[in-house]
Formats: sequence, C-alpha cells, structure tokens
Amino acid sequence: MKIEAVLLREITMPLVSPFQTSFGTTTDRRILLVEVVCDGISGWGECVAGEHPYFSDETIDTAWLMLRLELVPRLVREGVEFAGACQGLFKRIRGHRMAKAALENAVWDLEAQLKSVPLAQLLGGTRSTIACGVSIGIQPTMKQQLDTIERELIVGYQRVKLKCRPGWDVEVFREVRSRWPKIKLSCDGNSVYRIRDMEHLSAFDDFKLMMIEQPLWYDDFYFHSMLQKRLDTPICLDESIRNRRDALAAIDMDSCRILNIKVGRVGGFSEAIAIHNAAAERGVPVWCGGMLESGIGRAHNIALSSLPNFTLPGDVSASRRYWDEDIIEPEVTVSNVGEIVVPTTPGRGFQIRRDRIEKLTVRRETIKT
Ligand code: OSB
Ligand code: MG
Repeated sequence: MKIEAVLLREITMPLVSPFQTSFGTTTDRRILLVEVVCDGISGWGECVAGEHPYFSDETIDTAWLMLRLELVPRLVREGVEFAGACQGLFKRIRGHRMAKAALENAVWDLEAQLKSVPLAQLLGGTRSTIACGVSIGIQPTMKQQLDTIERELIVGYQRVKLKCRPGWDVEVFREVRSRWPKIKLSCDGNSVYRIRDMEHLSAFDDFKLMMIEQPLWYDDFYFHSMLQKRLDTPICLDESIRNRRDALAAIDMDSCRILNIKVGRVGGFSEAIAIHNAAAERGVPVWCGGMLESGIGRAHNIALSSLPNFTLPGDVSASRRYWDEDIIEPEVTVSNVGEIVVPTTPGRGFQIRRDRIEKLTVRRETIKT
C-alpha cells in the first residue's frame, strides 16, 4: 500500500449529556480523526485520547504532535505491505499508543476496503452479532441514577456498568440491587481507590457484581493482585493493561480475572488481537471497552468485538446514547435484546458523512508523500 496522503482533523462534538467519572466530567468531545489515502480510497481512524491527560498520559494535542512529527512521516516514507506491519514501523517510538492506534487502525480500515472484505473478517472476527452493555456516568442524584438505569434496561442493554467513587458506590449498588436483583451489574472506579480501602472494597462482594473495573492505581498490578486475593468478585483491569506482556503479567499474578480491551489504549488492532489471543489461551474472558467514540471508533470497536473471546457484553453502545447526529451512516443501533449486528459489507460497514465532518472540523493538516 502506497499511502499518498494523510489528513489529520480535529472535530468538536457535544455529548448528548455530560459523562462523569471519578476523574472528571466530559461535556464536549474534541476528537482527532485520521484519514489515509491510497489509490483514491480513504481509510479512517479515530484517536481516543481525551482533552486532558486524566485517563491516560496522552491527550488529543500530544497525539496530534506525535502523528505529525513522527508517525505519519514514517508511514508515508516507508509504506507498509499490510496494516499489521504498522506496529513494526512504529516500534522505535515509545508510548503514544493512542496516536499509533489512530493511524494503524486507519490503515486496517483502508486494507479492508482495498481487499473488499469486512473489517471484522480481516481482524479474525467470527461473530455475526455482539453483546452490548452500557457504561453509566456518575449522576447528580440517586433518582437520576436509577432512572437512567431503568431507561437503558428498557432499551435492552445486557449489562449495566456504573461509574463509582467513595461516597457513590455501596449506597448506589444497594438501591440498584433492591430494585433489579438479577441484572448483570458491574462498576468502574477508574483508579480512585487505594489499598487502605481494602475493607470497603470487599463489601462490594455483597452485590454480586460481574466485576470491579480498575479500582486501584492506573499503572498497578501488584496491589490489584493483593486485593483480588481478598475479593470474591473478579477484578477487571482497564488502565493498567498497555500491551500483551501486561496482560500476561496481570493474569499470571492474578491481578485480574477479566480484561477490558480498548484498541486505543493498547496501540492499535494488532496489539488488541494479541491480547485477545493471549487471554483466550489462558481461559480469561475479555470485552471491548469504549472511550466515548464517534461513529468511526465505534465501527472499529464493533469489528474488534466480533473476535471469539469477546464473550462478555462490552461498552460498545448505540450512537444515540452519545450524539444527536453521528458522523457515520447508518448510525450504530442496538436491538431490543441488546445486540449490534456486525456488518458483512466490505470495509468498516458504515459510510463516512464527509459533509458533517467538514462542518465539525476546527483544525486540519495534510501530510503528503
Ligand atoms: O474507563 O471505561 C472507562 C469513558 C471515558 C474514559 C474511560 C472510560 C469510559 C467509559 C465509557 O466507561 C465507555 C463508553 O461508553 O464509551
Ligand atoms: Mg474503565
């Protein structure tokens, strides 16, 4: 594949409602889109880095710089035979996984179109539908929290994940469980707890959660392993898992019993597939996480979720939960049994709405060969 040009764009999209986690509230998303052009065909990628380095150390601005100064020049200079070769090309550059993923995934998106195969199939996907859960942000009041959950259950989502923090955890789980004793329920601390909270966290066992996601430090395995010894509830790691080696270490140390795979967090589809395979070989289930993506990232998450070991409902949900109007056509929809159909048409299976992207663009840059 001879990449002729790479276009970087920043678009701004307001969320339908603010999303609050233990690390902050997001009202508008600033999203970096990457377009790679070859033989008149465009592959698209989305960078999931946030505006601030609160979830990971990358931001949209560091990703933009890394793409412009290091990653894109390397790709247009060297070229790649296939998308899976991007990882080798980017190896010298340490970190910056979300920037790498945006570019690598655009090349996968391009390759699927050039070969006229569905992206899901190119990645090794086998499922025709994927199971969907929702991630629900911290709400201003208990009533709003319960109303939001009720609304999503009526829509049909298979699992509810609640963002939590000290003062907004067991009290919420108690209310939710008394109203819905049987639903698949989980929580996500986004690294807000400390090892001194061990007693408090072991009380979470009373609520039969499917898992507790990333309770402790964003870069930790050791203390999660100590904590897992004291919990019946499985720990699921998100922030801590950067690559396949991290996944192996975490599984081996019993730091977690479930993995959240986010393609941006791990540096692209190649590494995501490697983690998926390593977990499958060790009998550890995985699910696909979300980063409040636009339709492009969402389409990519759907393709990834079609791999066989994505056995638990993911955080990949309908476009309308996030956006009044998405940048793809059709928008992502979820059935009344909480499933998304994996496209079987060539490429990502959702058309790009260029007119809409154009209107939302606040910054652009083109890098040519
Ligand atoms: O920890 O999974 C997370 C959103 C932004 C940053 C981190 C996380 C999340 C979510 C939302 O939970 C998942 C989604 O619906 O996109
Ligand atoms: Mg998480």
